[in-house]
Amino acid sequence: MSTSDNRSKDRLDAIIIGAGIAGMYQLYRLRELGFSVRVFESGSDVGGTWYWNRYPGARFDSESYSYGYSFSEELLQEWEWSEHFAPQPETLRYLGFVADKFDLRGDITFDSRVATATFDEDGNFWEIQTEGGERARATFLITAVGPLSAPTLPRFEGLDSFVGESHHTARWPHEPVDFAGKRVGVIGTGATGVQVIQEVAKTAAHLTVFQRTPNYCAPLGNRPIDEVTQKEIKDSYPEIFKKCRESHGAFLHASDPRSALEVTPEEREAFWEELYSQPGFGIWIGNFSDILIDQRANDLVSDFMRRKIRERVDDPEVAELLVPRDHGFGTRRVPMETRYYEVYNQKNVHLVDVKEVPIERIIPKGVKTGNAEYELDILIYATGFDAITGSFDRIEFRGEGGRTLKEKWADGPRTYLGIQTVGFPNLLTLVGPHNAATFCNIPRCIEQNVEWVTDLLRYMRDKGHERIAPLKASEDEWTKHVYDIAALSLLSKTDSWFMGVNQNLPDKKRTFLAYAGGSPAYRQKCDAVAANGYEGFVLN
Ligand code: N01
Repeated sequence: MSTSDNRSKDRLDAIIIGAGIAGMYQLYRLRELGFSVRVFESGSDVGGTWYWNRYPGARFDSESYSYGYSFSEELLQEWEWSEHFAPQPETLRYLGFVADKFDLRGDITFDSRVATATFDEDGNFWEIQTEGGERARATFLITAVGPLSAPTLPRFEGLDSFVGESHHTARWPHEPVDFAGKRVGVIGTGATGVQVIQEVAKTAAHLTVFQRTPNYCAPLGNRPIDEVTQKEIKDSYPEIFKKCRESHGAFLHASDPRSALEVTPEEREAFWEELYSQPGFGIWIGNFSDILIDQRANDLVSDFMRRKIRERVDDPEVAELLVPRDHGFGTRRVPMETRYYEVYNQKNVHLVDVKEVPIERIIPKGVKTGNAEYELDILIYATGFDAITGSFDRIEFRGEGGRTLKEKWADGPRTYLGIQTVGFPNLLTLVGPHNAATFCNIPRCIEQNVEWVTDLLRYMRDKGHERIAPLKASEDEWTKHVYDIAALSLLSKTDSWFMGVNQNLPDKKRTFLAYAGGSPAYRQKCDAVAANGYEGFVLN
């Protein structure tokens, strides 16, 4: 069924860019509405981030059963997660299973990267062109491009001169990489680096870790799911998802309403020991309510985490290198680990501080810092992403008056609800900048985004509307709200990808890219906007 009777045959109702978790679900929902839809995906299969990030050690940091789609009871009962924090191959299998179950692949064009997307003001449609030259038109263009899908490499000289094997973690080969007997180097110690380091250290002859900024890592506490627990999980999905819906980041961990400063030092210590021993993000997200807003509370918890690092690393000099000093606990994404710190007690692992003596260049045989050369067989770049806006910048979006989105967002994104931006009618950005889904147990917020967009498109069809754009005043107000909320949080005082800071991208502006107000508040706002006839938008 089409949204318009006089639609030409070559015009779809919607084009979706990306067949990851968001794109797949959006396709499912729009098909249900009877819309004609096509998804363009650069990978050769579904899965998005789980398709690309197949590096050893990649796994969930969210409890598996809080991460899967919640929309189909049948799917929930059919699928069985094997571990509390599932590894990447299992997650990719899960997404393939979903694609098969709902027969999604037929509406997806794979190996097709969208290069340009241009809005036709007279015709009121978007036309996309892929790198392979394919074109398609649709009334609505929905991006599901992922917040962390544009990998970045360091700007070292000699990157191509290395004669060994080198891989960015987000472009990992499909064939297994064997580390046995090899000298391996890893650059980067964010959430990805930590996962890959603890895995490579198991088999490499020698591992050199090049660390610029140490992070506060916390134990993941992963374990297999036994049969009894499997049944309990399947019986309690409604409660699991309710808990997620009510928590700030849509995780199973809700923050403790108390202040870290109102309890005795003994109570504080006991609480933190308890959180540190529990699986998952509790220590970050289930902590006292003020650790990310009050510097004094944050100093205390940062001290606790520093002590933990010192306790776990045998060599005090190495321990000091691993202790973060330039930021507080939780103000950057907390990497989750399994015996990560103990890796540095192994004889085959060497930590190099490249803040003190930076990497100068890549040489044919390895890495050259200011005072040494490191010979390597395999070099792994766990060097992160052009976060959130990078996935948009790779596509040339041209809106009204031929203006590009990249130009519009050059000083930081401006959006209404993180879903639309003035000058780009009918462009809907799932998990876009300034959208709560960027700071969230992502599938939970993806479902909220997708369902909201689906309701919007149903409403527009029912009312005979074919064009939606936000009011400038709504965009100004939301953008200000995003920055005002961020200013209350210590996250905005620290350099990280949340703030758009990536030293490999010196031109990227430092602005808060996510939404720190929490997913319940965001959902409430979105629901109120919809209930008031999509106030703040112009529909015609
Ligand atoms: O990327 P990052 P990531 N010289 O940007 C270093 C999600 N994720 O891929 O901090 C030397 O955090 C850089 O150093 P510095 C999660 O949301 C999820 O690790 O800039 N070092 C840093 O150490 C996460 O936050 C999961 O000083 C250089 C590292 O590279 C997000 O992805 C698992 C360098 C980059 O860290 C991104 O994590 C993994 C240079 N030139 C990731 N350039 C799961 O939940 C960069 N670095 C499953």
